[in-house]
Amino acid sequence: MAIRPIVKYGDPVLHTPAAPVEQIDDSVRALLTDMVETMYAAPGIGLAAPQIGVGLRVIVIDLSVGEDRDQLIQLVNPEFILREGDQQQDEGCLSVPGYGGTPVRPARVEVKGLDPDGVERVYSGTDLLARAFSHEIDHIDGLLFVDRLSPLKRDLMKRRLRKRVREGWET
Ligand code: GNR
Ligand code: NI
Repeated sequence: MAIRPIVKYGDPVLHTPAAPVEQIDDSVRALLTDMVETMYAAPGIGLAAPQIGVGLRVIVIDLSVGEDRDQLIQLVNPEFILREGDQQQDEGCLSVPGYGGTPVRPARVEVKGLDPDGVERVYSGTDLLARAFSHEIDHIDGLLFVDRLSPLKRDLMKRRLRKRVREGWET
């Protein structure tokens, strides 16, 4: 169990599609455990493996941030089976600290994937849960909320972020 450092915008691992997990073994379960711990410590409502520098298709979500263990979702190789409608709400990302935006997200999603025992699970979500699934699955596809903004806002934010990367994220 370890809290791992969160990788920031500009690191190639965040901008590259992650690889599927071939087999769910103890190393994948250890990765999930570290991701949950890192998400709670941040604190955040979701985390994807590339955010701790691991290029694998693994996500965790907990809208209660550890208050209610029943809300913890841990998924390996998650895939949308449904995306319906649109919503636009304020959103941030632990890998883009200090910035926010209102990306277009699906209003309702159904997602399937494998749980830590390798058993297939299906989740459906609306509102914040739909946004969280969409945000985390974007991470494993190498995309950030910035990529879902209107072209004008996206280009402005990317210019600011490139400058931030040049100067270094350290405060
Ligand atoms: O903590 C987080 N909050 C959040 C709010 C709205 C939509 C998505 C998110 S995910 C974010 C944590 C994070 O960066 N996960 O990748
Ligand atoms: Ni994020």
